[in-house]
Amino acid sequence: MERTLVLLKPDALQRGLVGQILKRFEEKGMKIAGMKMMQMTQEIAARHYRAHVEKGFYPSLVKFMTSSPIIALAIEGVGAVHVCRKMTGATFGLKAEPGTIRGDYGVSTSFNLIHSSEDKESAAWELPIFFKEEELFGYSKALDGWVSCEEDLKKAASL
Ligand code: FUP
Repeated sequence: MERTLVLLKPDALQRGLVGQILKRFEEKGMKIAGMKMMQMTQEIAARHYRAHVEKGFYPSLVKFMTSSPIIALAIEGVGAVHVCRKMTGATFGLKAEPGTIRGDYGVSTSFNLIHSSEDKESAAWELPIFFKEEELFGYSKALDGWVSCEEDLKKAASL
C-alpha cells in the first residue's frame, strides 16, 4: 500500500487545526502509518527542502518551519500520494481552492499549514528523513474492505 509524507506545520499546531486536518485524512479513507511531534532543525530542513536551498525564500521558509514544533505523518492508502496532495491544495491559501486544506484554512502567502509529498519519488525520499522503519506501522482495520478493493489498487497505481 502506498505511503506519503505529510507535515503539519508550526501554524497548524499554533492555530489548533491538527485534529481537523487529521480528521480529513481519516475520513477520506487514509490510514495513519506513522505519527510524531518534533522540532524541525536547520539540518532536517536542508534535507527536506533540498530543492529550495538556493531560492530567495529559503531563509524565511526555514525560519517558519523551525519556529515551533511540527507533526510528521506517514499517511497510507489507495493512491495516498496523489490523494493527499489533492487534499492539500495549491501552495498558498490565498490561491488554493476551497475544499482543500490550504484553501479552507488559510489566506497567507507565508504560512500554509501543511506539506505533502509531490510525487511517489519524493515520498520515498522524504519519508526516511522523518521516520525510521520501526516507527512505521502496517496494520489492518475492520473496515478496510469497505474503503477500497483490489480494483482500486490497480487503478491507483497509474495515478
Ligand atoms: P508545495 O509543493 O505546494 O508545498 O510548494 P513548494 O514545494 O513549491 O514549496 C515548498 C515550500 O516553500 C512551500 F510550502 C512554501 C515555501 N515557498 C515560499 O515560501 N515561497 C515561494 O515562492 C514558494 C514556496
